[in-house]
Amino acid sequence: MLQLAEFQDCFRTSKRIVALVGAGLSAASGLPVFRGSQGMWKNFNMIDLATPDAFYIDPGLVWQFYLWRREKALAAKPNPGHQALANLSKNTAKQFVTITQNVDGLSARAGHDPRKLHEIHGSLFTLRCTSFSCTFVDHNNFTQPLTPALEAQNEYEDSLGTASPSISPSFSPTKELGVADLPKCPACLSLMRPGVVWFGESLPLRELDAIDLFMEAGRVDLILVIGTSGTVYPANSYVEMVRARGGAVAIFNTDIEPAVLDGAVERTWGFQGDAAETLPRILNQLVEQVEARSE
Ligand code: BJW
Ligand code: ZN
Repeated sequence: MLQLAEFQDCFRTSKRIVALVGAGLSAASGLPVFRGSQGMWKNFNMIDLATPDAFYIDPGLVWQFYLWRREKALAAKPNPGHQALANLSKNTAKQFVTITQNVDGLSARAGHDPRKLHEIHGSLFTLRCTSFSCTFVDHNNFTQPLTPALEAQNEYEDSLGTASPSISPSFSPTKELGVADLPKCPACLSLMRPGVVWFGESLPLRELDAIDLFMEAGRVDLILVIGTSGTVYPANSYVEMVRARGGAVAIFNTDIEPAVLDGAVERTWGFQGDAAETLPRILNQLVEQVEARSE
């Protein structure tokens, strides 16, 4: 209770707030997280597929993985956690931005103010040309399937009933698809790739610049760290940046270090549980209160 009361005080007095979001926020919408036993597709580790090397070696395999992710994201609905952040983004009493590592588009679909939403790892619904000399980018492409060959994969998935978690993913062999079966650039006919950021790749400069502007415009009083393992740079660096300048940290995660839960980490609070439940329970009323006060 003490943690909650301290957090509420901090939230009420905070002028500038950042939310750093990871896969755990979309877990209650039915989307898998990356790390741990849930982060599997067929018998592949999701992290191993989300790399430039995997795409270079077998673009057909990686495209099938992303087709599956697109389908899951399209079928999913934003949950009350996404909605709580969307509400906060519309609150005029706070300066606020969300930095999301998620590529599922659920924050945008929850109605988050797009000017305050930074998708730093790209989007499942963006396609980019792989040619170095071509700049073609296709935004908001929700077409499913993207090619006839990828459609055949869908039918196969459906007949296996992938909705059922009881079917072992390793029983479902992946089709071998060649470059000819995969999406092509309409401008230069080169292979297209998912518009997401893989390890070793740079993040979208426009988003990084906008975040830097927010970070430099004044002290960030509070960072909400929601459903992320905090293992990936540069996303994880924002937490230390805020803390180093005297800002407070509130963690919303199913798995939180005991020292944080015990209140032993300075100006750091932990709210353990599903972020789709804890975030709205803790934030919604506070956001309404600060809104009412500023009117
Ligand atoms: C719940 C919950 C519920 C569950 N409620 N909580 C050495 C060599 C090469 C590179 C590096 C290196 N050392 C450092 C680097 C840089 C590298 C990096 O950070 N590597 C580390 C892993 C070591 N970073 C990069 O390469 C980045 N680029 C870059 O830095 O460029 C400059 C540079 C280049 C070269 C060298 C050095 C610098 C790019 C990073 C791109 C990350 N891409 C991915 C895939 C995106 C596309 C896709 O979605 O397929 O992004 S990887 C994956 O991890 C994805 C995620 O956005 C990201 C973060 O994962 P997230 O969201 O935290 O998920 P999980 O699964 O880890 O955690 C879930 C959490 O939720 C857990 O804590 C659960 O407890 C919790 N949870 N259910 C609340 N219901
Ligand atoms: Zn092209």
